[in-house]
Amino acid sequence: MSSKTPRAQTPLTEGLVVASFGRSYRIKLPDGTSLECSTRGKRSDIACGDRVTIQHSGDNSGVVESILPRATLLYRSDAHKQKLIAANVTQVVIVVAAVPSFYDDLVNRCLAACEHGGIAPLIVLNKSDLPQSDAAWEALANHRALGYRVIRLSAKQDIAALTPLLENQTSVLVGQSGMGKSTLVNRLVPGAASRVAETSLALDSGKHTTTGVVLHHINARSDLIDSPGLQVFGLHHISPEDTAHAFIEFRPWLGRCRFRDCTHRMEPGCAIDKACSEGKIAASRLVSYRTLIEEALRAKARRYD
Ligand SMILES: Nc1nc2c(ncn2[C@@H]2O[C@H](COP(=O)(O)OP(=O)(O)OP(=O)(O)O)[C@@H](O)[C@H]2O)c(=O)[nH]1
Ligand SMILES: [Mg+2]
Ligand SMILES: [Zn+2]
Repeated sequence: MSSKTPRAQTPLTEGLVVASFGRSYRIKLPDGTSLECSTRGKRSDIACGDRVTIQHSGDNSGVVESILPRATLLYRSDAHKQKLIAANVTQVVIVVAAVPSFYDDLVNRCLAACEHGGIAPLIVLNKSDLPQSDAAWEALANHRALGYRVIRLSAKQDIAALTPLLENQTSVLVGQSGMGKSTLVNRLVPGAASRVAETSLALDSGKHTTTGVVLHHINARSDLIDSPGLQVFGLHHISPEDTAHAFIEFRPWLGRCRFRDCTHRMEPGCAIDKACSEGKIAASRLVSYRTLIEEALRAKARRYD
């Protein structure tokens, strides 16, 4: 940049957060250039995908002043704080693979976060070139039966099944470490150069390869956000009632339990429990739901200790 930044207050500029690493952000300006930005104080409520206003503070740097209203926000939370993943996404792509093996419970949590946040989920079983892939596909049978979109591909061989589903969307890739999110980004966005773990040693140690959240433009209409591998996905911010609603197959039975405030854990006359024992709700889904509720209630109890 050629012009010198004046010492007096410069006007606020609007920009798009295209990368977030801890509390530092890369923000793309309307003219296509980027600024490295920080926040005031300990503010950490800014997510990749946010539209923000910034104050220039010098060549190539600035400070985030405000966040423009969000259409959506994907985040997780534990007992202590919220962890933002991405803002303004229209689609969450949950990436799983046969190796390393994926946790069904984590998929259920991601789906619940999508339902609660009003964001469309898409499940991608990556590494279809591996022999263990058939069993992983079977493990996703219940998610298919629930009506969720599930596709199968190999980031290393053929991603044609995914390409049209990203068109006109802002998608965020989420999932455990080693599922191949960054490999997908590198295939879909030429020049993205997202770091990929190349040794199985790194995977077994559970080390995360991607450390920040980064937004890439696939084309003028479609963006793709890569995020670091998830080990946990707490949903402490969702009330027990809303959590039950976020498990879509529970909905026909909600309001039919003996007790109006039934939390569907162990209360007598629970319609959800009955539906599960009759095979209408998969036991694995009820277990995920109950684990979420227990976690949230335990955290709440600790807060009031
Ligand atoms: N066989 C096979 N391996 C793949 C495929 N896609 C990715 N991998 C490998 O899986 C490993 C992990 O890939 P990454 O793209 O780094 O995984 P990630 O999900 O981004 O991991 P984090 O950044 O840690 O969350 C690498 O060794 C890739 O080469 C695939 O389709 N088939
Ligand atoms: Mg990665
Ligand atoms: Zn109940």
